[in-house]
Amino acid sequence: MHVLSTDDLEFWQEHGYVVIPEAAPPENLQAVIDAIWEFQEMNPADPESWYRTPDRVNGMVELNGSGMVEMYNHPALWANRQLPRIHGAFADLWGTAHLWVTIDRCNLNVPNRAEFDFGGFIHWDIDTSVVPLPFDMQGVLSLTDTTPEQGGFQCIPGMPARLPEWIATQPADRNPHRPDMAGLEVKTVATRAGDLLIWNSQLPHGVSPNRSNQPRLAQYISMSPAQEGNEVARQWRIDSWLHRIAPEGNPFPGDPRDWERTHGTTAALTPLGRKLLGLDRWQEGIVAGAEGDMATNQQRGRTRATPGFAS
Ligand SMILES: O=C(O)CCC(=O)C(=O)O
Repeated sequence: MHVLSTDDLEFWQEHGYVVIPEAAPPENLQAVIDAIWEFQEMNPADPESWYRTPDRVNGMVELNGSGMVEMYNHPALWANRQLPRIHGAFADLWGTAHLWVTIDRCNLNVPNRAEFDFGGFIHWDIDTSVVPLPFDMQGVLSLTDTTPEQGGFQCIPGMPARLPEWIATQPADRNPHRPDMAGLEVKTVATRAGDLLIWNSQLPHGVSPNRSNQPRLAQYISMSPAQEGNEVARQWRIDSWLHRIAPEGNPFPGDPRDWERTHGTTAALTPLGRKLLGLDRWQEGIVAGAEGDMATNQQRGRTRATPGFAS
């Protein structure tokens, strides 16, 4: 299924991101919204319940205060991961339909107030000191309409197209995960409920501060070429789905209650979903080990060790 138009592809090349409208139907969005509030043990109608201190500190420090929700395998999340329109959009960008979907979390970025002042951040998940620059895609599905003040996605549009030239202007000891913002212009992207925003990982991006009176709710979804020869990763992914286990690593503090594993249900998968997980193969005859080990992504400059886990 082709989803992106020629204009979309041109926009992607120029700006480093693209927005796909109506990527998921309203009932799917509502199911994730309900799951988030239940998981967080918060009442959407009672803002006083929204400001509980998170149980754990995030190893990726800039994510602290940004409202990451440590829920990864709820059936409502899987329902969106296996939508043909979302798969089609990533297939158009990657140039192959043989993809794995990330097993990623949600975001509930609540409005700033006197005793809670999240400043937002701009970062790269990839290591931009690696040559050639690592290439990957990340994505976020808006669960509600999100105004520019509401704490949604922000970025420096157009950076991927000029990143090597920009890096050449920077000191050798620059932070390869955080750009020096001098002279760079940040854009906060307004989205509608159901919009899927996909970005090139070379785009400096992040969560903006929520200066509205409405929470920002979103689900992270990305896809990347299936590593069907990587048996360790495939089994890890299957176990994660089946037993509802959160990914491990620096940016994923996990849930000390272990709520999904102990109380959740394993999501039903469609034939497409089985392939996007790795349960069924896109291609027969893949040799196990042919695509390297778990370190592959790190060698390519990604901060996250488990292929296809999170965007
Ligand atoms: O929530 C967003 O819009 C951006 C999230 C982000 O910075 C990330 O996933 O690396």
